[in-house]
Amino acid sequence: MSDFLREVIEGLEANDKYLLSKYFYNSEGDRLFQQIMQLDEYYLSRAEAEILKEQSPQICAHLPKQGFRLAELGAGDGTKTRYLLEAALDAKKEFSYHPIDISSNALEIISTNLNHWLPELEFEPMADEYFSALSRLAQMDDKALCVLFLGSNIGNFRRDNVDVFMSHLHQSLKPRDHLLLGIDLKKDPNKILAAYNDSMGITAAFNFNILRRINDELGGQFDLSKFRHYNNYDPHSGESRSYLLSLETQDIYIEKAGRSFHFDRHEAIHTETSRKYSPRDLQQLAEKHGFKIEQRFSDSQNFYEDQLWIR
Ligand code: AVI
Repeated sequence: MSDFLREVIEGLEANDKYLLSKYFYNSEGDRLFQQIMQLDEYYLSRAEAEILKEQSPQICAHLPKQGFRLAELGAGDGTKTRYLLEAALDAKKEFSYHPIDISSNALEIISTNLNHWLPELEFEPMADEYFSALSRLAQMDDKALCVLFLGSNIGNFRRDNVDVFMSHLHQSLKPRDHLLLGIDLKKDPNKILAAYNDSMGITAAFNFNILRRINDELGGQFDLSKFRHYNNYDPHSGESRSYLLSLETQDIYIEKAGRSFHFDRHEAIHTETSRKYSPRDLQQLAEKHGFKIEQRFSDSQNFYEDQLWIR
């Protein structure tokens, strides 16, 4: 049984139904996410691009002059990281860049871009799990490491997984190594609600993509018109949550599961959490996991921060 099938069955059998947001991302999901990043309502990407575009020289000033490695977890296409890499090259830093991603397809895209944009950059893509790649880097030599984890990706982790991730990261780094963490901040709830329910319906389409995948890959019989996208935001926990709501009572057959799943009218499938943090939440998270916040970099509207942490 594939992981996808097993996790879909587990999620749809649960009392509070859920599907894991990692399954949004096939080629259609990637395409929709690219569109989301261009939306007026989705301020996150613009805010982080502004920080990196305008403050990369200041970020780089905190990094060693020579002999360090910049390792990026889940690198994307490199558009935003490019600013940081350019600033490091301009500052004549001696470093190598290691985009890490499980998808070699993603790494091919970033490699093509980097060869084109920054032919002088020394880089080595690593098609691997994050922590396995970091431990390979640590075994190579004792060069200082700066890990980039941008895009507010940490917001999509389940709460317990944040702690597991942070303690793994702490173990993977040496004293004085850095982490540059991109995080969306708690803010006016209406701003957040709009970011996850845009007027063009792209976020809704992105959410529905998970049902489309179940239909295409697992022989599911979801009729998408019998569900609707719903999102909410809890300003205390900072959790923006997306759901698919069943518009009627229905039983849906999934061929590869060999069975049907029952949905009551208004029953919800939780599909994604995008957690927002306050500066105090981040201070507590850093302390809990043995990091110190060296510097905070925010955009002009204070929507978003890239925080430089030191181990
Ligand atoms: C990838 N991740 C940080 C996005 C977010 O904001 O949680 C995914 C996303 N979901 C809906 N819109 C964007």
